[in-house]
Amino acid sequence: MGPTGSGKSTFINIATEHDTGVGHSLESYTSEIGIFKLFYPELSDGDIVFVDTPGFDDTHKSDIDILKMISEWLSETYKKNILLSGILYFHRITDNRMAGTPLKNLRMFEELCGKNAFQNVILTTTMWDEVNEEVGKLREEELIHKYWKSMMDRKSKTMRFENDRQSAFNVLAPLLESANERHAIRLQKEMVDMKYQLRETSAGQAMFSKIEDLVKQKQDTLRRIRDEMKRPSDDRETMDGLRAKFRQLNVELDMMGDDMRALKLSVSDRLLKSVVSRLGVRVWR
Ligand SMILES: Nc1nc2c(ncn2[C@@H]2O[C@H](COP(=O)(O)OP(=O)(O)OP(=O)(O)O)[C@@H](O)[C@H]2O)c(=O)[nH]1
Ligand SMILES: [Mg+2]
Repeated sequence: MGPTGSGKSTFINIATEHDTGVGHSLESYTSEIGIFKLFYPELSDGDIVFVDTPGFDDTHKSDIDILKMISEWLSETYKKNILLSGILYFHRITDNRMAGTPLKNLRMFEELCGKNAFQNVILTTTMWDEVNEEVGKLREEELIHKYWKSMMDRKSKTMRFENDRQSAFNVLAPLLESANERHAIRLQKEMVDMKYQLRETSAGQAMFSKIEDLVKQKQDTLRRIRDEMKRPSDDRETMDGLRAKFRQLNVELDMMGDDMRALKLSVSDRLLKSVVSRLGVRVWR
């Protein structure tokens, strides 16, 4: 999992030598969950099964649609008693900021896994050939000691993917060593065992607060553009540009409004469900 363009499909492509669909344009590429098998006789099962996911921050789909797709897959497989040996979370070491969306997506990912599954997460950095080694190393340290700290304190590992097959297997090594230690992740327990709707899950709630923040930011920008447009100007190009930006922001806000409505849930419903599930009683309402 990870943001769009972080190299998820590239990793699987190099590890399995299957054509996974790597996107080279500026648009998000993977649009569905993809399963790729690699025969690996050293494992008792004989296969490593890779699951490629569409990335967050997609050009065409909202993060909630992506989360919905991933959560449906996770629930269906969990119902069939299929558990994951591990999750690779991808991060471009070329990113020079951990702000806004990448940070919120990381927090959402943490909620999706739950603390008990952190030990099965490999925080995988990519694009090392695109960055000065020293700069990359400093960023890696900052990630380890700050942004990834809570995950690493609970035994997540970090590995560099250096764009070749050997390196892909180095990244996978900790998971292959304990391939049979599979854990359900929080989202699976919440959706299947506790029968939560996606919007009631910890990941769904984290997504909701992220969208809420984004809406506030966009409303702010919209207000500023509106003020700018009120000022008389002879520059037609600037005015046209502002109008176009205004329309675009309105469309984006509408879409986010839909996402928020899809996720909205009162806290009392969530509390009730968790009490019901803990006490093992059923309540009809
Ligand atoms: N230089 C360099 N390019 C890379 C590396 N990993 C991936 N890329 C390139 O980055 C681009 C995006 O890679 P993908 O593997 O499609 O990324 P993705 O995470 O699957 O993206 P989505 O499918 O949109 O979620 C492609 O052009 C890759 O060739 C890397 O380690 N180094
Ligand atoms: Mg992809």
